[in-house]
Amino acid sequence: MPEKHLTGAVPGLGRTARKSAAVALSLAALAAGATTVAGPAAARPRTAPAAAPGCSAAYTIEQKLTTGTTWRMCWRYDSKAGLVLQNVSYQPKGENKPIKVLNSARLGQIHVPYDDGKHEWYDLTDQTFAQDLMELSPGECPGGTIKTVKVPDGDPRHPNVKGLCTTTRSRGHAYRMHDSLQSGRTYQQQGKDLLVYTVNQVGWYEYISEWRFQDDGTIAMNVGATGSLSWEDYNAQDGRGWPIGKGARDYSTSHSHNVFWRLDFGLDGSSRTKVEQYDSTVSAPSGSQEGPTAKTTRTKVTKELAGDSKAYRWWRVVSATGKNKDGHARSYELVPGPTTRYPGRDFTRHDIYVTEYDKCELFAVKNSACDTGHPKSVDKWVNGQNLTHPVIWMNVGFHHIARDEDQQPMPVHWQGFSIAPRDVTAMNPLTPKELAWQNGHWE
Ligand SMILES: [Cu+2]
Repeated sequence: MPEKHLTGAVPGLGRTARKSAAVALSLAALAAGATTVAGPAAARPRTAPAAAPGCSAAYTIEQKLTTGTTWRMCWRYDSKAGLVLQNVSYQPKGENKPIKVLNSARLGQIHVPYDDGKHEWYDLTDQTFAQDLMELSPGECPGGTIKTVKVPDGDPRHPNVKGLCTTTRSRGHAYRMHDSLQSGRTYQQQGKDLLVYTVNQVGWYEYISEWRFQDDGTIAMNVGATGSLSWEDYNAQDGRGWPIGKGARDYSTSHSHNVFWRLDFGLDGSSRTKVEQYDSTVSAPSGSQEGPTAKTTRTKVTKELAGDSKAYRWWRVVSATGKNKDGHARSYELVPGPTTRYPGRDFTRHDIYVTEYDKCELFAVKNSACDTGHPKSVDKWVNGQNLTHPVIWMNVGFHHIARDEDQQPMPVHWQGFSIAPRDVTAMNPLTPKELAWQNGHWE
């Protein structure tokens, strides 16, 4: 995103100056051949949760929701990706131990090309997304805890930022059922979520990176763009913008936000997950058939994939080892969100990429951790390798044509997707005990 000028700065120098400083500060990290990580600066508080596997208590997020579901994970803060969640596990009330879901979950890039072809930003890797972690006030983490993050390569005067919120929220009905057959009772439950988020500033924009862990096992990841429109780009005179001030003078240049997420599944503790694609074909009635029919087919994704969402298509990641109490293989379904696929670059041409794990492949594009000969972007990593440890890359695009309401401040615009449990538990993980026998053909 375009750089926000510091007060009194010379227009046009802001971005350059700040970017150069960031590059200098990053050199040590790059020389070490790895992105640096850091965690909380504060000493372990007395009330710290027990440590999750793989991290100390200070790096642990553990939340038992009032509906009985516990989420556990480790967190760290990467010098480019910002918040990284690791070793994420889910334990609904009926399970006696945590069920591991993800080895790691992180942003994989935010690519922002402008419609006039004059700007193309890579906000995670080329801007100071991670360094510009915003301090949160208690009011924007209602009922929650704001953790202190030691920001790698950050402003040495303010290395510690109170910038990681963990809190809980109600999401409305988890279910509702009126049992007219037997008890006459109405069963209903209000769903509860754990939310984990940071706000990172990039130029005029602020991105809210939100991870939502629901009590029903769903994980939703979304990026919300807010802050301000870039006023340096109120200059579209070529029909590639929208007038946002009085009359028709200030045209804000249209642009896209293409956000990538990288998910490394570790279902039931194993990285050797299987990926499946399902497609259904619906046919009009023929012959003696009374109604239209639908046929669903499964395709095993055994080699790396560049895939596209479409109606009647979905994917799931299946556990290699774990089964639920009904004997069904545990899996997580990938649930795409609304997207505008950007055809301008090879790496944005597909909605999903499934690549064989390679520890240097951390950003969908502008990935500096690999050797120089390594292919440069996620689309090129899809080259026919067999999948033994699949990594999921989701690409969600938004074409931002500004509107008058975008100032001021700009209302949050969300983009993202979710992953939902499919056969992780044998029944609804929130089933009340009175209904626990109603599994299968129970009548
Ligand atoms: Cu925008």
